[in-house]
Amino acid sequence: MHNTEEEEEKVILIGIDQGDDVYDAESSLDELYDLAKTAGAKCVGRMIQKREGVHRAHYFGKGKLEELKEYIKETGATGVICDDELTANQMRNMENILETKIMNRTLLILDIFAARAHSAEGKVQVELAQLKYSLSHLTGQGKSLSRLGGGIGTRGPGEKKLETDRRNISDRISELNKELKEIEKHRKVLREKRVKNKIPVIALAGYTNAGKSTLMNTITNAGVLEEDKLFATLDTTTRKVRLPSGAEYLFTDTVGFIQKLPHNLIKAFKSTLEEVKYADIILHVVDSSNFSRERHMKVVYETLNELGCEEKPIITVFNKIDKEEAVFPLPKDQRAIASQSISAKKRTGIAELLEKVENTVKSFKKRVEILIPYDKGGMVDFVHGNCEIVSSENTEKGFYFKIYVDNESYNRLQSFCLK
Ligand SMILES: Nc1nc2c(ncn2[C@@H]2O[C@H](COP(=O)(O)OP(=O)(O)OP(=O)(O)O)[C@@H](O)[C@H]2O)c(=O)[nH]1
Ligand SMILES: [Mg+2]
Repeated sequence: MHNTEEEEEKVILIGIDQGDDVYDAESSLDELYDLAKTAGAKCVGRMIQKREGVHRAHYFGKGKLEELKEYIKETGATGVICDDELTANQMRNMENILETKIMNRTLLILDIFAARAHSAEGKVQVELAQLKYSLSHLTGQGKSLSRLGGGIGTRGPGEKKLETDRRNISDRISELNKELKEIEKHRKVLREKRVKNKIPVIALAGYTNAGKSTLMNTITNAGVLEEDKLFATLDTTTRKVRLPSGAEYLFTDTVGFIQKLPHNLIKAFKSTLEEVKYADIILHVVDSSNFSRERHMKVVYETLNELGCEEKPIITVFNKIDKEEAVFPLPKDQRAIASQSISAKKRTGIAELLEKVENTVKSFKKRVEILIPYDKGGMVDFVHGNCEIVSSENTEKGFYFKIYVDNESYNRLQSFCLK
């Protein structure tokens, strides 16, 4: 999409309702609608089939597919967007039967990502994900995507072309992987510097459109892109903030999560998404006014687990409580160590939230008293560089400190601790 030749893509959204309660086909299609709109397409219709599972050959059953074909004619749709991942085979079969372009959720997300990636890292990640995607669908690319055309008579040279395509793509993939390694190295250096500086890192994570960037702006006045669009933020942004207590923190705004984010895509965006893994605290931002908020929370936790954040302290931030649609009571969140309801837009609950952040950071530390003998004076520098000092005094026996220490520093200072 984002096509200049075509004026506007008119699409029909399709999905399958398997009748289980965990997943709601209608609201998933609502989300697909937002994705399509964000990608610049106009939705002219939607169709859901109730069936036990996806039809192996062509997603919808035969009868429903015929109905869809009629619907396409009626509405003048130029394409169909499917809510699920399609195999190469399903895609080709559907294209042949419906004689129109078939897209799906993953392609849409990739398309939006492509339009929104600004940093070198973001761009490399998007291209990688796109190439991997087309590699896995190469055999099945029908009319719309393949430059070969299909069917009888094209098989010989077509197969050969396919092979060259595949090789070219693989070459480019390894090139991009190399680039990404370099970028990751750089990111790692930055991260290590942060660890050395001991500034606590707070990551804002959550479902797309939950209000992460708005909260980031409210906290930092950083001017991060905030839009009523899915995936407005694709590149992570980090800002240093001095909180009212005087302590400095780094706040990181991250890319939003979404349901049915294909595993491949999570892998491709791992270095961006992984920022949360190196945070000291995750602020899980939830759009309280969204009807599907609990499902969104579940998706976020699943994605966080996939990224290896099972042990991270999480503060759940119930955002947008100013909106009429926000329903109370808010859901219980057993996984979080604390929660706070706020309106990032109206700036309510922010002071309370920041206090919870600071208390959490403090709780990572022990309060101890130490005495460093004068002949171990070198350790005093260590204390100044690594600990939060409450008070200090030069006594007869040495340097006396009351301090807050994290575990690592505690290990080094343990022998100087007073009972
Ligand atoms: N009424 C209301 N709207 C809000 C609030 N917080 C955010 N919004 C709106 O919600 C929309 C999404 O906000 P963003 O901050 O871009 O959301 P995000 O989580 O960063 O989204 P992505 O970067 O797309 O994942 C914007 O239109 C915001 O103005 C709030 O507290 N109240
Ligand atoms: Mg954002």
